[in-house]
Amino acid sequence: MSTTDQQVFVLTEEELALLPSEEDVHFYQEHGWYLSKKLLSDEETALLEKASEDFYAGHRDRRLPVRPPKLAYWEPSAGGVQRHNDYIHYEDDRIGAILRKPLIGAVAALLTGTSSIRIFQSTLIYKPPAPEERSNIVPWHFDRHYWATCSSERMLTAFIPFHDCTEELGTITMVDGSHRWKETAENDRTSLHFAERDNSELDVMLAENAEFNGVELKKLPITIPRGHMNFHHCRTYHGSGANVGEIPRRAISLHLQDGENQYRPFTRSDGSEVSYNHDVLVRRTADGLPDYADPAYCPTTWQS
Ligand SMILES: O=C(O)CCC(=O)C(=O)O
Ligand SMILES: [Fe+2]
Repeated sequence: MSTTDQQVFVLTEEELALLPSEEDVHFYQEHGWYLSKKLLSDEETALLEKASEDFYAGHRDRRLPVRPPKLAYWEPSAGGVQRHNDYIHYEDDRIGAILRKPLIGAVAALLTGTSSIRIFQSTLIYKPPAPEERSNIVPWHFDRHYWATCSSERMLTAFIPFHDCTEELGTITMVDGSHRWKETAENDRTSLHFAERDNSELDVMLAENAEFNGVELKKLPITIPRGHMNFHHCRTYHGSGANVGEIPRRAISLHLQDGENQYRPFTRSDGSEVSYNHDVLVRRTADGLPDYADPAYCPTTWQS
């Protein structure tokens, strides 16, 4: 047990039994992903679904004071595309309380071998059941590419569906072991422009990358039972396919940082500065830099 800002980080006996084993941690280190035990009760996943519907209907507990430049923020006027809403842990208290559960942070800490975990970002995601909807396809990428201004190489993401999540619904797909790949071009030519590339180009790049590393390309759609979550390393390639099922695929992508992570300046090869959405929101450090430990946006959820 330990405390920060009067917060107590304790796990119950039942929760302790849900932590990854040494073997699980080894699996994560080897494969770059880990499917957890049942970390959320059926009541909690039901609450996530209810609170998300209320959110889509307009409920907010608070709003961001300014709109960051690259905010993903679905509004009803956008219609039947895939929905993404960043900073859901900030804007919705019921959802935020579940995402801040110490158990999730404790699992992340063990996987990544660190003593403390903070939320970095969270995105509420809704994939409508529309087989032809092109926005439902999540192109191959790894999350580190979006976090160039982070110093840490150990950040990770928990993908948290609210229901059994199957290949039919377009579940998250892992490129097994790809966190250990060397990049074909270790600069922003490949890394910073995923969003501007089309999927077939990314498929070719992924295959070339596997060949460059002398490994077989293994794409694993992860079937995630309700209440479980899939963790992936910030350098593990992933994406996801169409929702050909009958129901929407509802989930949250919870991005986590180890306690050591901090802002670092990052300049692209064309001389332009990279920024992250936090940089216009969070408080400053003593050095005048964005503070990725600002408890308002990046709360600590585990400390051992
Ligand atoms: O929605 C998906 O299938 C992928 C989400 C994602 O990219 C992530 O969790 O980092
Ligand atoms: Fe991602």
